[in-house]
Amino acid sequence: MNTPPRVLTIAGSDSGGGAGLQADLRTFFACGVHGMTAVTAVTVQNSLGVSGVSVIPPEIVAAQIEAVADDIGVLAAKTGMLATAEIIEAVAKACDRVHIGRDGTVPFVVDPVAASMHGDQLLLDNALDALRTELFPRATLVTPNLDEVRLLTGITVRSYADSREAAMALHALGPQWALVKGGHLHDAPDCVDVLYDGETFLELPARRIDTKHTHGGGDTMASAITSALARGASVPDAVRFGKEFVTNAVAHAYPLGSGVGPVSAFWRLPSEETLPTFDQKG
Ligand code: PXL
Repeated sequence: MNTPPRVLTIAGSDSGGGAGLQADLRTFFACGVHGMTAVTAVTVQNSLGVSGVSVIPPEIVAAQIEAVADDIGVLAAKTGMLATAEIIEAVAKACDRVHIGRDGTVPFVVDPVAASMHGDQLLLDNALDALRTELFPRATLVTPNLDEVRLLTGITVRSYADSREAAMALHALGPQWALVKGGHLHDAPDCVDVLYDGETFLELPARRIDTKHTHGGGDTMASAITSALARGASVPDAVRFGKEFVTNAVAHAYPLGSGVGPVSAFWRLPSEETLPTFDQKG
């Protein structure tokens, strides 16, 4: 068998398996790419929220990036939970060394994860600045949700006109492309994302799906986009693919535990009826 495209996620672990690097790996698999991980933090988490975090030393995060890039090679990379300013600085330096990011040859998707959907903080306050100054200028694409847009730019998006203004403010921080996701505009009848490259606005509409189980949705979309970039897609085509992927994943979201369940990459796999069943023995 041929080696599939290889992609890297720089992200935190969700013990509940819904979001974080677990969602990334599941999406990579469903998109036909080989997923690799540089783990930044281990969260103690279930469907009710995060109850503990252990942060990985920055030099170990950097070493994971360099180890896989030097040997296996990386065709596209993404970030998720980065936890601290020190990790962000180490990631920026490691990415420069292995040519991940804007001036290198490897597309780099920066998903500026700041908090979980339960409001649990996944990035220290002083790390927002590091995200803006260290990672945004290196990014091929940034993919904030509206809460992250507010934290990063101070703009509260209430309409699609605001989304365009936010996309311009994000683009001014240095990424090649900025995607402002509309999913958190809960009163809107549909989910329109706005993609901007400094010249042209692209509006990407999708249907809004009525479910509370949206854990890991942002991670899943950024991972699907990263997979498409690794396969050679342009940024607009990769974002269209990611949007279609996450819309289906939300449509197939499932309950888990007593809280919020995850979006599901299973929709891309053969249906359950085609899986083997086993008789119980003993
Ligand atoms: O969905 C954002 C996210 C990313 N990474 C980790 C998370 C979450 C949300 O809970 O736990 C580890």
